[in-house]
Amino acid sequence: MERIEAIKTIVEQLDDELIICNLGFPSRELYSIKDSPRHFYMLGSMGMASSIGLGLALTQKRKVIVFEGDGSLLMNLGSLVTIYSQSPKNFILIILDNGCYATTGSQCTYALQVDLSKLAKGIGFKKVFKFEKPHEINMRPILEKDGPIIVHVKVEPGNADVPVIDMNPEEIISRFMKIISSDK
Ligand SMILES: Cc1ncc(C[n+]2csc(CCOP(=O)(O)OP(=O)(O)O)c2C)c(N)n1
Ligand SMILES: [Mg+2]
Repeated sequence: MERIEAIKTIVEQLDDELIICNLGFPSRELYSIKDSPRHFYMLGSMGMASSIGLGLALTQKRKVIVFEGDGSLLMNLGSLVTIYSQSPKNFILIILDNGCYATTGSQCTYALQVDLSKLAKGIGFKKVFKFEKPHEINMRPILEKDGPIIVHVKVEPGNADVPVIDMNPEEIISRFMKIISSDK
């Protein structure tokens, strides 16, 4: 399946969760499918979506969903260990694994050699789901369970033809912070 199809299938099943999205095309694709002040689009920092999502989950009541890339996760692999050790119940990490750095030209990552689901299970995560086809993606039972949950989605290399996000980082963070503040 294409990455945009995976994101669309998942987002259509979500409600008012907070979403932190990996930089590059994944954020552009999410933005083109659906925009919301509850979305935080990472614009420059690779590997930080999962760490930001963890911090958020530890301080918020709402469920936090992170769309992470295989390359970004591998760049900041310690975040998986920290997420497991902190174990926030409201945290779902979705790994969009295309085995490459699609955003910068589809150079291969080591996710081609290392099964990220097995890696997560090896760390200790008990709730690890792996999907390879869009019809397999059923978020309902996943959203009903306590986290932390890892959802490993195998997607094809490549990017959808979607425009850049026409908001600057200040706008993205300021509307996101308003949502979080209104929850308190
Ligand atoms: C520290 C750092 N190194 C490199 C880049 C350039 N860069 C931006 S996106 C990207 C690829 C991200 O790959 P992945 O997380 O697997 O996402 P994909 O685009 O494949 O969905 C790279 C290398 C960056 N932004 N930051
Ligand atoms: Mg990738």
